[in-house]
Amino acid sequence: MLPRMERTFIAIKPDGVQRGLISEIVSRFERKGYKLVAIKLVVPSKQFAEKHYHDLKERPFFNGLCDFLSSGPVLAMVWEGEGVIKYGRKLIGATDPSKSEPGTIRGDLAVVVGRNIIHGSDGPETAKDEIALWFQPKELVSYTSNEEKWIY
Ligand code: FUP
Repeated sequence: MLPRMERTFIAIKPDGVQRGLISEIVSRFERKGYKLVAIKLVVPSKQFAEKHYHDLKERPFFNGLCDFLSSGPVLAMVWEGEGVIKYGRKLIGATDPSKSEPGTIRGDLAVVVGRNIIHGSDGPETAKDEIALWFQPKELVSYTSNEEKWIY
């Protein structure tokens, strides 16, 4: 991994998986030029969902949010690239899809905040913690893609 590269945790939530949006969402990250370094489909337990969203445990929607995340398959991924944490959030759009810009994933593909189809780490510390929560180190694949020399 080049020194300037960073990694972020991205998850397609149960609504995005059920709606058949996996390829649409993966292709947006892929076409941008980011590199997929880990991917798996999992049904998280409620307890696991509570760990993932621990920062939000005082919020009124916490319980419903954790029920929802653990209600079905989630596509967990790690994406790598220069600036991927911040720009990944830009690709995703604002938390509430009714306020996300058109052209963003939530802006184009979702309607309400409780079903906003995708999660992305909000900073370097969170990215590190979330990658460690969802993946074992051996599940992260380091490789050189042939396209890289045309992107950087
Ligand atoms: P984001 O980082 O954009 O996913 O936003 P937050 O971490 O603030 O919120 C995490 C999830 O909580 C959102 F994806 C959806 C849910 N949420 C609600 O259901 N209601 C709210 O008012 C805010 C967030």
